[in-house]
Amino acid sequence: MTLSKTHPRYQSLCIRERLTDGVRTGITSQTGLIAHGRGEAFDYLLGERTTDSAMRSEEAAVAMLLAASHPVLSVNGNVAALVPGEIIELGRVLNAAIEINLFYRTEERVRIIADHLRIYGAAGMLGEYPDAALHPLPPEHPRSRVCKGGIYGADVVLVPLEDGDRCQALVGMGKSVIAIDLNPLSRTAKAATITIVDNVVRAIPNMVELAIRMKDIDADRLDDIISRYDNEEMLRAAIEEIVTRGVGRV
Ligand code: PTJ
Repeated sequence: MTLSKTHPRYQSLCIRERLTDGVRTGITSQTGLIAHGRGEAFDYLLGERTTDSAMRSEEAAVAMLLAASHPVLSVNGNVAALVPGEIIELGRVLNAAIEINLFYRTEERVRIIADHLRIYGAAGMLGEYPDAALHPLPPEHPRSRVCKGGIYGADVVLVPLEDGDRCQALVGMGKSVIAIDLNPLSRTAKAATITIVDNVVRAIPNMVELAIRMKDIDADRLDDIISRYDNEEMLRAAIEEIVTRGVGRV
């Protein structure tokens, strides 16, 4: 279908089309569409823009990833369909590893996603051959499978669109977890160390720009940005945005 650029929901429809293409090619799970629908509803309520509080979370997240000794960016089927080039660019600027980590893991989906990311320039990506488990989760469950040299050994993990159990498992293992989740009320949003209440299609490009600007900042200044960050305050600010935003939009 050809989408008209004049359609008021043009951007939103383009995003949907990228995800339905992702389902067709085996990158995104069918449940990924449902997860997106939930995110889209919150995005609508937030005004489909990066709020000031989201930008503050993005800045703190970049500071935390730059200050990390072993940062890892986790990629699932929605992220691979929506921001493949941008997540790889973020990994490059931050010098962070990229690991494919799926909720609905099948070996075939992992391979399709890995091939897709390689087309966008990914090299040395992890996740195809997991050799460790997130021990707070049942070890036999596919979503607990991670790489020793990646998420398992990471001190800071970026998890865009993560489920609550795995987010809590990562926090329980002593990691700092940065979530990107449009739902400020989700278990993930509450459990994460830093929650970015923004759409991944805006958050990741914003973080690339911030990382380029901040990468030469000294360690004390990064620590200062991180220590002043208060996740509960940012979640409250997001809820406030939803509640108080004007009703005058079309
Ligand atoms: O590709 P897989 O197999 O790893 O599966 C990925 C999904 C997303 C299906 C899986 O992790 C899942 O079921 O996630 P949940 O538990 O539904 O959580 C997804 C969260 O992401 C929800 O709180 C949504 O509001 C939020 N969300 C959805 N789309 C976006 C989003 N947040 C930011 N940007 C989006 N585009």
